Amino acid sequence: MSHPVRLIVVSNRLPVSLCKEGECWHVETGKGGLITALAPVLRNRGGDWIGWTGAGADVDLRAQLKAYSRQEGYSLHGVNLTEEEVHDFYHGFSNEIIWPLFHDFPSACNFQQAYFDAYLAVNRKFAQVVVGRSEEDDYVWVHDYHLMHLAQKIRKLGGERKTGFFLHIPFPSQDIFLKLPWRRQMLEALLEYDLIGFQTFRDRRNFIRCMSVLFKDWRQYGRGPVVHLSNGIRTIKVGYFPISIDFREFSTLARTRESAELAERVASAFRRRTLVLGADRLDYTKGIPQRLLAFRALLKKYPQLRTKISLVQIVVPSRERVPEYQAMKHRIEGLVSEINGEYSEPGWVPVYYLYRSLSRDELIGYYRAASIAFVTPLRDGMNLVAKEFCACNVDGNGVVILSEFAGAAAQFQRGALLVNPYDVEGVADALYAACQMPPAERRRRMQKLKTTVRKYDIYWWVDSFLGAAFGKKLEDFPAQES
Ligand code: GDG
Repeated sequence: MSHPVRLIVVSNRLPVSLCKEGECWHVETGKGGLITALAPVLRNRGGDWIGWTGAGADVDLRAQLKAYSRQEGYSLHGVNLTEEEVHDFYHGFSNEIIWPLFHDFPSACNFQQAYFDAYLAVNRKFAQVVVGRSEEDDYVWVHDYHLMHLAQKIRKLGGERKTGFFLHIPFPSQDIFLKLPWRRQMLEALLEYDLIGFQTFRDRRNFIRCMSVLFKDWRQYGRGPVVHLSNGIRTIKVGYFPISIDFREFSTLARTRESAELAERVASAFRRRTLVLGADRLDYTKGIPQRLLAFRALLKKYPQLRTKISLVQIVVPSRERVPEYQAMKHRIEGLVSEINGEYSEPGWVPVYYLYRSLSRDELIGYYRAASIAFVTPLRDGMNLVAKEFCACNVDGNGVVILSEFAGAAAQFQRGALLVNPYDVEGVADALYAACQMPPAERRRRMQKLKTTVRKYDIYWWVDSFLGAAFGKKLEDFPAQES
């Protein structure tokens, strides 16, 4: 599908990570859901990406970004943030207010006016860069919760641009959203976008309900994945577009000889026991402690599984300086050692805990070697790990245990075993059911999951969002709640 206009992607962080050797900074391809999702797309179609480099305001990375842009096939433009902005806008408003609130943790929020003021100021700063680097015909595609005010700021600067916004995290129900002290301003700002995209039908429904509580004159028109909202003066589109992965790339990589060897090494190291895999960024939304409790409950309730099953839990370090995240790490490590202390036997350790980021090849080796994906976030916008596991399940008989509070659950209803991650005994039972599942049923379920992920892949996601942005009517896609 070809789109005649230039695409300007804007996200809080550029899709790179920085490392310093002596006095020299190096730019490398970054990690994380958004980057995993968009990098292959921009690489294929070309375009511009604007975002914060993650470095201090005094670090000039223009030369490195230019070289990296040449290598990657699209241009990267850095936005500089001061230390105070990073503190109040990023750690403060984005990560201490929006992140917990939108993931249903209102009591974890630290509502502070200074944080909101910084959020507005930084959104304005981004808007200046966007207006400076783009033209009226360009389409500006803004990503995620750090930049919900960007379209409004672009307009205030006099920039007429077509804008779309995609929220990668959930949108909370009205009971939670209405706790936000700046709730009206937030919705007003979102209404400045021409298209707002959510991960799921449920997120969009939550948004529209909040709108109807706070703004009585706005109404919904139409049905299907993309509907219109209008107050008679202004009309915008609101849709749901479940994000995905590059299925073919993961599936091809999983089939290489290297991956087969890696998976074989992992499987034989675990003496071909049933391998259950969890892989998450360190975050309280991912439900890692609850998952460990469920694994402990499994070993307690079904002793026949002891020595036959191991959990490999990969935790990718994230937001390590934040005290709550350090506490989460200690809680996880405490639970891992408790379980291992309680149940280990000669030649068998129940939980293998890796606190580091693996290379993608290594991760794929683990995906391929594992029989069960254990994906139990307390709340998650989508969850790409569940989809990557399916793409890498070469044997076709893997089982996915998935939280009903992950966005992916809407698409995985018929293939995965859906669980309530707070129900420790229920999750343990699901794990037991996965272990006992007849091979034919495992294959049937995995086949369904693969078909979904293959069909609704990252390219479908981009085409759907841009198709909606440019007025193409979308087919209704299945497996969403109604
Ligand atoms: C946000 C939303 C939404 C994991 N371990 C390693 C590693 N990973 C990669 C996975 C996957 C990515 O990290 C994690 O993606 P998720 O979707 O699970 O989660 P978030 O980072 O929280 O992403 C989420 C997503 O945005 C997209 O919209 O689905 O709900 O929270 O791609 O492969 N990568 C490497 N080593 C690891 O050890 N290299």
